[in-house]
Amino acid sequence: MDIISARFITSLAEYGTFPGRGLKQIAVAGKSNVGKSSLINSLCRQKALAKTSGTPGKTRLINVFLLNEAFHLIDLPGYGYAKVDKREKAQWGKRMENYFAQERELRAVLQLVDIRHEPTADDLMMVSFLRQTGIPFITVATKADKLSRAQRHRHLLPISFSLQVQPQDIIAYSSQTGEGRPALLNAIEAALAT
Ligand SMILES: Nc1nc2c(ncn2[C@@H]2O[C@H](COP(=O)(O)OP(=O)(O)O)[C@@H](O)[C@H]2O)c(=O)[nH]1
Ligand SMILES: [Mg+2]
Repeated sequence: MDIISARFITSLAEYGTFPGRGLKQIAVAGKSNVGKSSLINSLCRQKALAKTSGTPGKTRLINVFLLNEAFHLIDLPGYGYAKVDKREKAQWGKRMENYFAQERELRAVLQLVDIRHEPTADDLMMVSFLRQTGIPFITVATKADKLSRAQRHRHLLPISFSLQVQPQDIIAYSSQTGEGRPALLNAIEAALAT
């Protein structure tokens, strides 16, 4: 599979109906600044489809994209941004719960973690939530270009250990070099076939 078309559909503060809803979905989750928007742009080969930012914590909305006129890619609000207060955290939690509770067409979550760091407590919470709810997820280790090949291997082990996924099931991805893009497209294709 390749991505031959991609366009922005809408931004939602609260998840609900939108034009075309009912197609299969793939969602992108991860902490703020992990590279969700960059991954969406590189996957779709568009520079500014999803807004990226050097300042973390900006994407508080659920952004919906239509890919190949066939399925929706959902950019979920990031978590773990240090500067949000309790009220905002609670709001984030409600929005996410509302999304996962409502959406029946979600086929997989792309769970992003930074390849350079061990997963955070928030990452672990997210993964255990996905496991509990039975939502399939694909672990993607972002910013792979920041490490050498040798370093990469060394960093993937603690990530696989902590998230309890097989190291070979983690896709090392770089939005800058396109590394991991074919593997991710294969995984998305397989998820969409379910
Ligand atoms: N070197 C490198 N930087 C990246 C990569 N992906 C994202 N970034 C940078 O990380 C920052 C946050 O990226 P963004 O996509 O906005 O993260 P989001 O908050 O998860 O959507 C930006 O400065 C990006 O340029 C990558 O694969 N390699
Ligand atoms: Mg973003």
